[in-house]
Amino acid sequence: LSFDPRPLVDVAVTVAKEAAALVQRARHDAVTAQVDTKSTETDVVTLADRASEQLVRDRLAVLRPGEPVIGEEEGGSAAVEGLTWVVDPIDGTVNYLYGYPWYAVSIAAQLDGVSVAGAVVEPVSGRVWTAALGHGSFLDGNRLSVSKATRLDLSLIGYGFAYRPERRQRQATTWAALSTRVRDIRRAGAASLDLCAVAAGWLDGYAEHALGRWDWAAGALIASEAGATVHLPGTDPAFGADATVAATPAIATALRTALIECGFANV
Ligand code: LIP
Repeated sequence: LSFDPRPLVDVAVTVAKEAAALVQRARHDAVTAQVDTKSTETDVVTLADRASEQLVRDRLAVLRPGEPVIGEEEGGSAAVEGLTWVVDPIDGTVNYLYGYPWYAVSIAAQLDGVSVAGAVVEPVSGRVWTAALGHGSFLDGNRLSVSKATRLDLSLIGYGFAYRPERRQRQATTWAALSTRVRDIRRAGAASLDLCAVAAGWLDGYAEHALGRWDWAAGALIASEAGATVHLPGTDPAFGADATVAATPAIATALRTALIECGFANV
């Protein structure tokens, strides 16, 4: 990089903390009411998703005028040239709706579609996950590094499901096959945080299809800066067209082989 991306992390943290505070207030004010559905009846959007995205857009317009913003609720998902902000105003909306605390505000800065800075802020715990390209990743200021796992059969793997039933059925087939080859599998419900969990060694690996750019933009950088081997959607045809996979390096090849043998590429 021809510039230091760390000031972009500071912007992302500032704005994500403000959005996280709004998101948490909204739960107490009971304005979490579901306002709409997206791909299916179970894929929800709440008033808080929309208010959070509006806050992020307004604040970025002041702090970083003129820079485009891609957000989950207001659209745009393709990579944009130049510096672009990629925002998930609530990642883990279903968890949020239920008060299951694994949800977050995710903000990343991408240069020509590549993440250079990111922040993931958890409203419930207040945890702040950050990374800048080439400068490592941090949880509340403490440097992160991936787990020391070396055996896939003793690894804890994060996973996710799309909302559409047909695709979910195929993903569940892979899940069932994989479950006999690893220690256990977690489906915690927020992709950005699942990637952060790989960064912290809370998971040894993670795999999911069909994420939006906003789901992985910050978390994938946080995982890779902590030492994870990360495959972004479209980068490994053996995983299928739209898979995101992250793993501690010593198990990455074994996880890849197992996923392929379990039919992951065809889901
Ligand atoms: C959700 C995730 C979840 C994933 C869903 C969805 P949202 O994000 O992070 O883990 O499996 O497909 O994308 O919609 O709550 O921001």
